[in-house]
Amino acid sequence: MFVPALNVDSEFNLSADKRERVFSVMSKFQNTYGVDPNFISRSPGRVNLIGEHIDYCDFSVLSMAIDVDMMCAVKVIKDSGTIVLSNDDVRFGERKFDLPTDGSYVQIDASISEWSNYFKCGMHVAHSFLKEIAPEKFGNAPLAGLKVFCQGSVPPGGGLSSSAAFICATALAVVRANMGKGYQMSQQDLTRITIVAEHYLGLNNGGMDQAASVCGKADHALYVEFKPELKATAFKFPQLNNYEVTFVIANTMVVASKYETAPTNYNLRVVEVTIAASVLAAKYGVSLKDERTVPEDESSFKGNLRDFMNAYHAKYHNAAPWDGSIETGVDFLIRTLALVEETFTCKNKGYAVDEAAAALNISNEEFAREYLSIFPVRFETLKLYQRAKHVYSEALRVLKALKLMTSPYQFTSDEDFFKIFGELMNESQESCDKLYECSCPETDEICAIARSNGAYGSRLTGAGFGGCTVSLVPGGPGGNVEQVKQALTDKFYRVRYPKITDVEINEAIIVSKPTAGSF
Ligand code: NG1
Ligand code: MG
Repeated sequence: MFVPALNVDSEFNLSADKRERVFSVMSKFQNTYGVDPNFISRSPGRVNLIGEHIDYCDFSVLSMAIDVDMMCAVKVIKDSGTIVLSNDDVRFGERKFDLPTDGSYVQIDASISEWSNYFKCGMHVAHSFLKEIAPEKFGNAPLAGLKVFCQGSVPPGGGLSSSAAFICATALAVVRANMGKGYQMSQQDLTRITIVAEHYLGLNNGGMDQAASVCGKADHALYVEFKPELKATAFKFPQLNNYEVTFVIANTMVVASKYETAPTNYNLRVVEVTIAASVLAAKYGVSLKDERTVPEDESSFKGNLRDFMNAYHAKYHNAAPWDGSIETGVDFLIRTLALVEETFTCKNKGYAVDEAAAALNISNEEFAREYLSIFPVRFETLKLYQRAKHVYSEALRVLKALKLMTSPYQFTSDEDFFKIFGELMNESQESCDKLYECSCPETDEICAIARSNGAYGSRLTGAGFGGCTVSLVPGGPGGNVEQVKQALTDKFYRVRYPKITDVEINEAIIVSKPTAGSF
């Protein structure tokens, strides 16, 4: 009998193909290990509709969980002290490792690219959660041994968060295996613990992927907020007169190797926006530390662009921190964007280390120690103006999109809706490309083809530098979905990758409805 690992609410329903997949994973487990699994945990991939590279600045995003996922079938072998992992994908061979007998955390070697590392990350955060909720039991006793069979349908490195899907499924499985089925883990806890999991692999990511994967809801998009507290609000797309709101996801097939490129790409962007926040704070004489309760041991606390926005408004407008409302957010963001224009005088050429240090009134050595040493980064100049402008303008676009999605009186016809939302997505792509420099030629090409063949908006989704694109397309009878797919097939896939098969094209273009999150 199939038993889900997370408390499943009444709205949850296994579709026929999901049920089939669950049974196929269970029987593959049996073939591999010769026994039945105790349970299955699962977590989906996600597509981010708008709000790119702003989650780590604590700005909200519009995302949805999609119908590709990672499933783990699990058998608990209580006192074995060993974890055995198998994967349905032959590229990921069997792995076996022993658990520390004294209850300490599993070792993770982040210097190698290794699929079991994701399992270990999920296991690490689950372990620390277990120590938190049941210290007497997990203080210095080892975790239960496990046999695990994994099967994923999220393309790896494709910007649909295969890593978050795997880590969330793993963390859930480890908690369930050690607490027993009577224990129901909350979505809030699962999101909170998994957000920091990839930090063990050297990636300084935000929390959007995990929130979307854990909290997904069938037929709903998610508005994910990170402050004042982590919250995912599900809402339905507006009911249009003639069309359905449909998102077509197309993979560039350029695999973004996030870890290898982190020092020049992902982590560097995180560092640049952190420095930008400090430069703004120095210029306007505000302290970012006042913006939140900083844990005493966090000497490295820096504050981010949202903290600056609040600190500035507190000092100059006597305003309370942004409460999350659309009106206040729009107001604050427009005002802060003007400050970005005033502050970053080395606009286009970027900041060399000494220029950035001077803007902060600190020495080059202090600057390097404070900003460049936590995660290693490599750069010629720091593009502080461009990155800050992207973040604030993207946060503003998210609010405009949310308003459109949730207040039907914002548009007068189907066409009007598609145009306004599509334009926001196109502006987001332009900003990701020109200001954040995280697009790539293949992404630009897919966006152009989609837009000239029936999509109203098209942009990269996820970290970028390759990976997937998402396009807004009128769906349903008489809609443009088939036309967009055909154009991408003929003008992108067959031209760029002449050897590509029909099956591969079919897998590269995903039209997915929003689905339920982890269970
Ligand atoms: P992807 O592309 O799914 O790995 C990454 C980050 C997100 C977010 C986006 C950009 C991880 C695990 N996730 O997503 O937190 O910052 O990039 O919006 O690195
Ligand atoms: Mg990822």
